[in-house]
Amino acid sequence: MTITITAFERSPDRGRGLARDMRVRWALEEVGEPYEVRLVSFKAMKEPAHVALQPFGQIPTYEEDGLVLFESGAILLHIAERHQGLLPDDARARARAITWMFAALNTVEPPTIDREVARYLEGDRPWYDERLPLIDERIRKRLDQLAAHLGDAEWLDGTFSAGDLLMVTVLRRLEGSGILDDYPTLSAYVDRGQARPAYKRAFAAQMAVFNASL
Ligand SMILES: N[C@@H](CCC(=O)N[C@@H](CS)C(=O)NCC(=O)O)C(=O)O
Repeated sequence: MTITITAFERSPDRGRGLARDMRVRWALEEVGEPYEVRLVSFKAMKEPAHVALQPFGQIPTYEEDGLVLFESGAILLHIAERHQGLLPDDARARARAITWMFAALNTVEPPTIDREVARYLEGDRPWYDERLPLIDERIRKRLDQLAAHLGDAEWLDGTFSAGDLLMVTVLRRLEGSGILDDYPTLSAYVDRGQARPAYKRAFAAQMAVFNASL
């Protein structure tokens, strides 16, 4: 079985591993599944060949024996359901881990993405200085709630799962904002994710792509 994913030919984050191919790479590393990467330029992402795989002209995509998937969350669920290591065996614990996958993508990720999008699309608009604190307030509310749930636990619900993998990648997008510094338990949680050997392999792989593009 050959797995092929797509990633930026030259990631705008300059190899910081914030693009969403990173979560797919990490998941594949966690389950020990080899994969190939097809790099796409911003131009190619909007052309018919790529849009046939990803209707919104984005990365990542996932191809496996004629199956084509897009949406990083759906790709992760596909990988996690077919391999050991990213979802617990117990049915209820599994359902809870999947719930955390959705929580990462539907509840925590949206305000963090709003912050980035506001900066690059509205950063020079007169309302931006007033808008940013409002977005940050929404982010902090979610982080307060997430930190309250996590407490001193290592992971969100028992053992490490795809829910943690997604949550760590989502929280990482706050790097540089200074917000995470106010949440030591969440910062430590992100550090634990980044300390995993599979994370390190995935990070190095995407960094190598960026370095090769220079
Ligand atoms: N919800 C999608 C979002 C995909 C997405 O936003 N991808 C970004 C890279 S992280 C992208 O391709 N941006 C370029 C663009 O939208 O033109 C997912 O989780 O896969």
